[in-house]
Amino acid sequence: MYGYNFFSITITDTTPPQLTLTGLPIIEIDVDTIPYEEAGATAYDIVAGDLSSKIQITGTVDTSTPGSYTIVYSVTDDYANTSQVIRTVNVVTDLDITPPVITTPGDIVEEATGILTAVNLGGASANDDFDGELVAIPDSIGPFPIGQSSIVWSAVDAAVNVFVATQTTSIVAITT
Ligand SMILES: [Ca+2]
Repeated sequence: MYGYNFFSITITDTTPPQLTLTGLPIIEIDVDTIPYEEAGATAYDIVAGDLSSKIQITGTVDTSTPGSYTIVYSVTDDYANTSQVIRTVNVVTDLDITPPVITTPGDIVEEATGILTAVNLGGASANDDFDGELVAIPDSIGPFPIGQSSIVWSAVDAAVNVFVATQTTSIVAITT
């Protein structure tokens, strides 16, 4: 007698999918400036695998109206286990999105005093629309070799908007 035995295995999945936001859970958008772009989320289930395409996203953001908006992400596996996460989008009117403005000292031309020449770069001023006067920092203070060197000044405001400006020094060999 030949025959086959069939075994039936029943899987009962009681673990909800792991739902992970792509991007930050709280976003600030300056009113009427930046469109809200849905960064989405990913979902992984230990039985069903990747369920990212099954994620339901509800909620809208009106970027022309200040306020706090909630986007809800939810996903359900084949065994009715549901996961949900939310993203908060704050549309604000007082977001600092403008980097400071740096005024660098003028470009410098000096005669060489040796292989390297010390140069007084002067000071750069940085002014920010939100934070007022800020410090501008040069990436190099010399001394400089003969030829042209670029000094990059940078300043950053409290909202981490960075501005850089370049000053040039030219060290010229003394002609005798
Ligand atoms: Ca600023």
